[in-house]
Amino acid sequence: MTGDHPHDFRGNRNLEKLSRISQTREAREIERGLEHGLTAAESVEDRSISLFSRGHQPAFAGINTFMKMPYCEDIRNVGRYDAAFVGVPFDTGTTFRPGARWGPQAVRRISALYDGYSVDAGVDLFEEMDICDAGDVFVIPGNIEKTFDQVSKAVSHIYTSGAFPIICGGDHGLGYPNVRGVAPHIDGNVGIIHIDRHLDIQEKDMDERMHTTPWYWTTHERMEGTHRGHDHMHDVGLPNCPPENLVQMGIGGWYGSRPGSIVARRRGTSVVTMTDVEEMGPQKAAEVALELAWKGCKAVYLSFDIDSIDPGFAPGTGTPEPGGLLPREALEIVRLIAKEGLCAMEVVEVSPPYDVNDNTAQLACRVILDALGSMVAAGQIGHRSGVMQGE
Ligand SMILES: [Mn+2]
Repeated sequence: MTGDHPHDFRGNRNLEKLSRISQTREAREIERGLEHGLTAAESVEDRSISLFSRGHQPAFAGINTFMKMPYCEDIRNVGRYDAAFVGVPFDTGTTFRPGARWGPQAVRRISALYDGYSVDAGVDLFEEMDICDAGDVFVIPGNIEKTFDQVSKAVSHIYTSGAFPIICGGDHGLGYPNVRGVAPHIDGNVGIIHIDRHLDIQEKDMDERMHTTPWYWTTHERMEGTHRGHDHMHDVGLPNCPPENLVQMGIGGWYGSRPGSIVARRRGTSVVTMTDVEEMGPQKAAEVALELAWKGCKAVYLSFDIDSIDPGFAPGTGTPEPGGLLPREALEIVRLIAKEGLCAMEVVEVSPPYDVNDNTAQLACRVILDALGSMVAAGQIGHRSGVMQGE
């Protein structure tokens, strides 16, 4: 809303709102920095600056955890945090350009730019929630199946400990083990909102469960039996992930997956193409996705493939497809979806060797921050105070 008076602007209203958030974390960080990093040289007038950089500043200095949040080295303590960033540096499932194993490190690197304070969102992530970096899952580079088992067990540990899993890939094959780490702990059905240019729902690709297959294995088919003869593939779909609650949004281009299309049609997933999104607009698209994903479900999982954003903005990815979402559209859709609450989220397919200026990694980071900010503002996560809530 805009008007004659400056206080009609969202920005001015949020400045007011942000001023009411305590800055105790920042004060504590300075104190800690001085304790661990020693006091600065005499000529430095600002005595909050330490000798060795131990906090957020300078943004380009120091050891890069996600947003320079605490590294939860002893993963048994992950439940002390509201959310945990976890990297899965695995790209053995890529079928075209590899490199997504470097995704988590690139997202961490660019995340150093952010202090979690947003005037537009009216949120101070640093003060209003506890985030940690859980480090990376120990993937087995040459083995998709063993890696899937490692990933499900790791994600399950984070989720059952009470922290919101923010899973950073890695290729999209991870969609399946990621959901498998969460869904069995949810007492009811799980809807999935899958934002991507590709369907990723064929049974196998080149005889393995590659990044073109996660939703085949995640969702199930009532008509099919429980045994499909894949001896080493011991799962046949998660029982509480119905295909009717899988919304595949942003689909398009000319890498269309013939076998995946047959599965999507047979199972009845919702396939919302890029043209659909364009015609509806981001707001309506998010509304439709939420309605379908939440129908009869207890929780919703967000799977964001960075290739859903146009490669002009996000070139660093394995299977780029022109004509995708604009960053502003993608972030708006993510915020609207996250607002209703998520059980976990993943951002996949960031492939830094093909990136320019860390643009793609930065967009992946923004998808995470915008989702978290939206959840904090809606009281879905973190500890927004009573004064702030419901405004
Ligand atoms: Mn894709």
